[in-house]
Amino acid sequence: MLYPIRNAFRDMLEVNSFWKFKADPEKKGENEKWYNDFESSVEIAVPGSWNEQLEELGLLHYVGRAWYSKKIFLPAHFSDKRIWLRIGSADFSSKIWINGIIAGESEFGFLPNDVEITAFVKVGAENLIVVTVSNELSDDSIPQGITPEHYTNEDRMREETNPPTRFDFSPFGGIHRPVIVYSTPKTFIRGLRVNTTIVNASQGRVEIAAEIDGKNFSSFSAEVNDSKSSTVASSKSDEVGATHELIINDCRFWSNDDPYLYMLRIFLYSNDKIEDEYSLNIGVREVKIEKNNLLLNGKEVFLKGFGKHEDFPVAGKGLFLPLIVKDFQLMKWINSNAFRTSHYPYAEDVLLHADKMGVLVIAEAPAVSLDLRYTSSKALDNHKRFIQKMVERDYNHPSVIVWSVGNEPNIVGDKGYYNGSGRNYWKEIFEFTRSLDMSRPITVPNCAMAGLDDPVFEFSDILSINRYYGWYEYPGNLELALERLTFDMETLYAKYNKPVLVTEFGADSLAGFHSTSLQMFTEEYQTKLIEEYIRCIESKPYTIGEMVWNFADFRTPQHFRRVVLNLKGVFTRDREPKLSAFKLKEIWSGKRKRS
Ligand code: GCB
Repeated sequence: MLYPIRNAFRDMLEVNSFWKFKADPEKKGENEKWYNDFESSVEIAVPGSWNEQLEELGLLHYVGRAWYSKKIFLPAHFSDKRIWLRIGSADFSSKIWINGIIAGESEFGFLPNDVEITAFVKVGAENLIVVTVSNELSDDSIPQGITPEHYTNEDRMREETNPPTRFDFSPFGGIHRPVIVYSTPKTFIRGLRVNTTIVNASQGRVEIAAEIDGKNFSSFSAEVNDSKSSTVASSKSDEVGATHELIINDCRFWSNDDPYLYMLRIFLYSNDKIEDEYSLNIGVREVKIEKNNLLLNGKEVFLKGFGKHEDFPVAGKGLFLPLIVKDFQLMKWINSNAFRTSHYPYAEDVLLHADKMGVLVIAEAPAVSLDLRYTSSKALDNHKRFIQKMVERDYNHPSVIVWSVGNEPNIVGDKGYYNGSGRNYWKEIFEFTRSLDMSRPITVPNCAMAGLDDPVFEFSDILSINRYYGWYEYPGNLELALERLTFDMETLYAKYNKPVLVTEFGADSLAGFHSTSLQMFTEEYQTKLIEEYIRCIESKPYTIGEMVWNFADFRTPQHFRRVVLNLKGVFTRDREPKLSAFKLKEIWSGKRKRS
C-alpha cells in the first residue's frame, strides 16, 4: 500500500497522542477479551517505546506483550470510501481489533501494516481501536531471537545479554510510528513502482508500473511536474496494467549535490471521470557498479557516512520529528553524504527527508547476526517476505541506492556455516532480492568472526565489511589494527574483484574522557582510530566508502561490555559532538584526495 496522503479523493486522520496502556506479562489479555477494552489508568504516547516512557513501572527491560486502546470519532465524510488503518510500525509483532473484531495482524516490525477496516467501523460515530504488541522474538522471526538457554548450551555464558538478543541494540517494544486511519476510493491506486534511467546528458526516462485495486477503471494517466508545477512530461493510456514510459527533456538529475525532485501525479479514470489520484516526489537518477566504482548518474561517488540507529532518550525507537531534522543537519554539518539504516528499515519520514536533502541511503533488512543452526525454512520464508515488503515500501526513493539484506551472519563463528548451508541460504536471498529489483546493488555486511570465506561475498555486488581491529581485536593497538584491515581488504579484493565498502569501524568513547597518550574509551583514541582507518581505506583505489559506527551513542541490552549505551557515537545520544565529530568534519571537508 502507498504512503497515505490527503487530496480530493483520499483523506487521513492521525491517531497518535495518548493511548490507554496495559502490560500483559501473563498473556491473559486475549482470553479475558481485552480487545473489547480493558481497565487501566496508565497512558502511553504513540509513537514511542514503552521502555523509557514507563521505566518507573518496571518496563525498561520488559520483553513481552502489551495492550493499547483508543476511541476515535470517524467523521461522516469517510462514508462511501474504503477505510484503512495503518500502523507505521509496531515492534516486533502486533494484532489489531476494531470494535472488538479482529482486523489484522503483523509478524514484522519496522514496517507498516495496512489493514482494511471498512467492514468493522461505524462512520459518523465513535470506534474502538485495540492493539496488542509484543517485542518477543524467536528462531523463525526476523530479526532472530535468542534465549538464555542458547548461551548456556553453547557454553557462551559471558556473551549473554539482558534482555537476551542476537543484536546490540535494545529490543524496544511499542507502537513506534504513527497510526493513521485513511480512506481511498473504492477503486484506487494501491501500488506504484517508479524506475528512472538516464537516456543521455539531457534526457531522463521515467517508467511507471501501477497496481490497481478494484474494478471500476478504464484508463490511467501520468504527469511529471517540475518544482514550479509546470508539466514537463505526460502520458495517458487505456492499458492500465502496462508500464508507462515518460521522457523528460532538459532533465535535472537527482544527486547528493543537487537533490532535485519532480512531482509525479497519477490519475485513474473510469471513462472520463477521475476515480483516484496519487502524487509523490521522484528523483531521476541511476545507480551502477562499474569497474569497482559506485556510479551515480555515471559519476563516481565515494560514501562518507555512518551506520545509525533509531534511538533517542525517552522516545526510544518512537518517531520523533525534531530528531530527523537535527540528524540531517548534523550529517550536513559534518560533511557526510550517506548512512545505512542499520539494522532495520527506518520510518518513511527519514527516507523522504533523505530524498530532499540528497543523502544516500543503504536500506537494511533486520536479519541481524542470523545463526543458521537455528534457521528453519520458516525463517527463510519470513526473511524473503520481509525483503519483499521493504522493497515494495522503499522502491521509489531516489535516496535509497543499495539494499543490504542482512548484517553479520554467523557472528557465532559456527563451522557448519561453510559447509554449503550458508551459501545456499544467501544464494536464495540474493536471487530473490534481485528478482524484485534489478536497479540497485545488493550487499550484506560481513563480520570478522565470519571471516573472509563468508559466502555473502560471492553474491554481494559490494564487499561490505564491519571491522573492529583496534577495539575488540588488538585492543588499543592501532598498528596491528591497520595491518589486519589492509590484509582483509586486499585479500577480498584480490579474490572477488569487486568494490570494498567498510560499513562499520569505530571505538567507544565516553564524552569527557581524555588522555595525552592513546587510551581506549577516551575521545582522543576514538578520533585517532577513525582518522587512521579512513586514511587506510582511502588509500585503496577499489574502496567506495567509509561508514563510521556509529552516528550517535545508543541504548543496548545489559552486558558488562556496555555502560548502558554503546558509546561508539561521534555524537552523544542527545546529539552533542565528541572530538571525533570535529575531526570527521575536517576530513570530509574535501581537502583530502578521496574526501
Ligand atoms: C557490529 C554490529 C553492530 C554493533 C557493533 C559494536 O559489528 O553490526 O550492531 O553495535 O558491532 O559496536 O559492537
